[in-house]
Amino acid sequence: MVAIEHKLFERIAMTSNTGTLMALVLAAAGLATGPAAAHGDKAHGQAKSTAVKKEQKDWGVAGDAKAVKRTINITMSDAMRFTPELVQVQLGETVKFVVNNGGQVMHEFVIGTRAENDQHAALMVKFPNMQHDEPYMAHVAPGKTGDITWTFNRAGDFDFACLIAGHYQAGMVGKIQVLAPSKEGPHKH
Ligand SMILES: [Cu+2]
Repeated sequence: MVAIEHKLFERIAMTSNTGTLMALVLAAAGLATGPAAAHGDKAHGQAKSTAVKKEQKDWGVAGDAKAVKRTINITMSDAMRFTPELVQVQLGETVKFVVNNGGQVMHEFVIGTRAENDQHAALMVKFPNMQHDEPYMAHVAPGKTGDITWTFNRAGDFDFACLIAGHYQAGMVGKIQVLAPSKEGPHKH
């Protein structure tokens, strides 16, 4: 979780170019300042030039286009809902999400754990103009379509959500169930 917050802070810092806001954000999230900021600047600054970061998350990792075997279409609406609201994938599956914004305002599709999205959404409320972009999120303008390719290599229940201030709070959340193959027990034939 700390790693994620790092990135958010880093992006805020980059867009603001002031140490003041950075300190404010760190304080708001209750993190220690010095070591976190120093580490973040160095580690992520170098990774910047690469096109897609393949950083393992609790909810999977950025996927390769050539590994895609399934495309899932998702529609987002100004009623603050996703259609469909439930997606089931198999453990290890690489999925391309094609996300259409059928509304009149900006929406986004962000995959994560419930805890991660809760935290991120709280930051978005504090800093509504915060810039953020990661391989597990797509920001989609009205009438447009975005896409994400993601490999679900961790089993469990995850969320996808629009973290734009007010949208998440209005219930703009869906579920992703990553199903592990059932274990073969002592009764197998
Ligand atoms: Cu939204």
